[in-house]
Amino acid sequence: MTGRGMAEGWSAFCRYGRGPAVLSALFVLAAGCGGGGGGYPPPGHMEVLAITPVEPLPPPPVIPADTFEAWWAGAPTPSSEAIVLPETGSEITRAKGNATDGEIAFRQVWTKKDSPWNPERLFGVQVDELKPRTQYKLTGNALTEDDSSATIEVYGFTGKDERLWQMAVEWVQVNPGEGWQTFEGAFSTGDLTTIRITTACYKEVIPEAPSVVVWDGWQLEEAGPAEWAEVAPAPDNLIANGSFEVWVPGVPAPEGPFIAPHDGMDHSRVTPMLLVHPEGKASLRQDWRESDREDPPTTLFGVQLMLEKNATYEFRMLAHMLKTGAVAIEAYGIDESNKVYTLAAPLVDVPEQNAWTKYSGQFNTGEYTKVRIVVRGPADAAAYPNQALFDSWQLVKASG
Ligand SMILES: [Ca+2]
Ligand SMILES: [Ca+2]
Repeated sequence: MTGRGMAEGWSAFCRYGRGPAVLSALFVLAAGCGGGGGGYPPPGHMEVLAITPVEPLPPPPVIPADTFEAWWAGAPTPSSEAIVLPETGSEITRAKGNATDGEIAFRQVWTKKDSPWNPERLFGVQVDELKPRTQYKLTGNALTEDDSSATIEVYGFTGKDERLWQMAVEWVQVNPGEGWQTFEGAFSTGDLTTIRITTACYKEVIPEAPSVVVWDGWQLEEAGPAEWAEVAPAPDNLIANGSFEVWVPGVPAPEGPFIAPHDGMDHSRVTPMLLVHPEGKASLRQDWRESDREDPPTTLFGVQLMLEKNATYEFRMLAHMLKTGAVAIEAYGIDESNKVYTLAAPLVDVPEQNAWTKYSGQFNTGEYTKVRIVVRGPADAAAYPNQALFDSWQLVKASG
């Protein structure tokens, strides 16, 4: 935390340290004689004359480096350990004289667009020690030059590999506009307590016409208990939350019947993807580090459901492969002793490097009621690492 940050923290304590809303009441304890004469209550009685509500005080700001004032001329960043410099795409510089809070703002110049696949390489402000399962509000000021624009996102750490991994629940777009504009977004921490607020430019940029945004006055405030998305279930769909809208940050799989890839294998991971989503506000992103081609079906990412015996079901989904190498969806039946039997493999073949496409395939449950539908990565060993996006998983009974 910067010297200024500490000073602000201290004054914040002084300003906000009085606790929650209070009602100040003016009581009169009547004393002496007079038997209630002269408008006063009788002796020994107390009467409320006036109640003045006091507005609840806002919680103190928790973001470090919020106004970027502690940025000395010649230094590469504001004087804070919380700043993470961009590795590609953009550079940040100190901007003096045109700020909304104090004198110093920071100017970010993109000569190349950023990749949404590497949030670790974006400019960021890291914030530690947030409360889990709590809603936070992020506000700030942005000044766009020409038709520049930027995207603000919030990522979290799960702790594993020190990678930015789980995305929080909202992102904010700053569009070209006149003068300083304010931005605002909210997110829930889920099970995470360390987050990074990042800035990115995802639209095409040419070096001769860079995208420029000046930032100042960032503020992160606690805004109450966590709020989650509510999504109406698709009719007849047996996969709850099949659109991947509800996903507590820090939890390895979306809400519903989903099972994360087995940790012991560590061949792939799944995370929510908020920037690219054909249905609702989120899709599911799967990243393969290594091939899972030989892995047992029960260690792969997928859903597990209880279905009817000897019935035919149709699985439907939207998928988008981002690299070379095709993935397969497979269906398995699981018996009472947890032995796994192939119902359909592949159930669906997803070709490599496609756009968002609808796929479907049917399988019969035979003698099984416990069914697992899983995703298996590309067969070609040279296709790793790899990435795919999924949305709108549906399972409906076709016949039987
Ligand atoms: Ca400032
Ligand atoms: Ca969705």
